[in-house]
Amino acid sequence: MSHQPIKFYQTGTFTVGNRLLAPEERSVQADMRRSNSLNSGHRACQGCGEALGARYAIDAAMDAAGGQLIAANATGCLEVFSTPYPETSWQIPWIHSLFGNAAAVATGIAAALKVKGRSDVRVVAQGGDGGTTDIGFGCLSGMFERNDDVLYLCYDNEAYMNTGVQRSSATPPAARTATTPALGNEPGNVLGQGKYLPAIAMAHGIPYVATATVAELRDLEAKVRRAMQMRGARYIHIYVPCPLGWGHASHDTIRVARLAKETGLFPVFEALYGELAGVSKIRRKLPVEEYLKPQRRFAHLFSPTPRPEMISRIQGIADRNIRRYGLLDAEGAQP
Ligand SMILES: Cc1ncc(C[n+]2csc(CCOP(=O)(O)OP(=O)(O)O)c2C)c(N)n1
Ligand code: SF4
Repeated sequence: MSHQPIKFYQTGTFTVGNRLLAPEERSVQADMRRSNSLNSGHRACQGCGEALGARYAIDAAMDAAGGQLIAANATGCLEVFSTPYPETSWQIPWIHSLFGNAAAVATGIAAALKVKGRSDVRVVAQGGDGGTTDIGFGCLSGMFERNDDVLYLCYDNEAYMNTGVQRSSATPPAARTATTPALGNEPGNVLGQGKYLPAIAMAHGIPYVATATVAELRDLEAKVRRAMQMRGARYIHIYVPCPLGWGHASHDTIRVARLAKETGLFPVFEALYGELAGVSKIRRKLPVEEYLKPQRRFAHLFSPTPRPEMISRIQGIADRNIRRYGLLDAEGAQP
């Protein structure tokens, strides 16, 4: 496939304001020389947060690597919508791994490059939350503890979307999925702790761990850039709403992502060698209902029987995140 350079209309709305910024602050997306790693023509749903997050993350990584980047990609929506063989929207060296071994494949690529003395070529691995927190967790933990020179990008849409919206260990409490129906006294996903991979990654003491969201795309680019300046195992957990699986309007992807952050349900931070190093503060704290209401996966919390007790337990999770990560300023922006 021949490489298609970026077209002006693909630089998006950042382009104009971008010119007013210092060169080092400009968005990679608004640059006519960006690599256009995930080109148009793929089959993601309208408003897909994963497609958006991946385009920003991989273009930023490509930019930071001077165009010398190889990606290993787990099975999942990102692979299926981008690469219906024999076609592909990727314009980078891109390897489809199995569902559960993207981290191991990336480790192998990094090892081979080391043997060949090619320190100029960088490696990323990427996958959905199912491929990362569930089936690929063992490979990923191994990659962390060996401190392999790979940046792992997890696109968290909080379920197995590619195969029809089944629960993963990143699915939030009370969410309805194909395997957690809205039935019984506590409808939807079990109200437990779930598996919060950013904290588990931090516990490995690796050089860099960050969370990011498509609601703050400049922050996502900056974090990818920072991660690419480092060597060893690095992990970025990116929050990517899925209109199909979450049941929100496709034009609400960014709004839902912003509400996740502003309620405290998705803390945005970075950590160096296992220590918290920076937090993106909540600008105006909002109650969790504001986040839950636009999504049909939580509709059973409001009707036909309102479930205030379940909502207040979800509020408790948000409040714990706010305390744990210091998401409010001392003056505490109030709801
Ligand atoms: C060993 C194995 N089990 C199951 C599957 C089927 N499968 C492919 S993708 C997928 C779910 C992917 O979910 P996730 O990683 O969260 O990515 P998303 O599609 O949500 O982006 C499943 C179950 C598979 N390919 N291999
Ligand atoms: S199902 Fe969700 S993650 Fe998959 S392409 Fe559609 S919006 Fe994106």
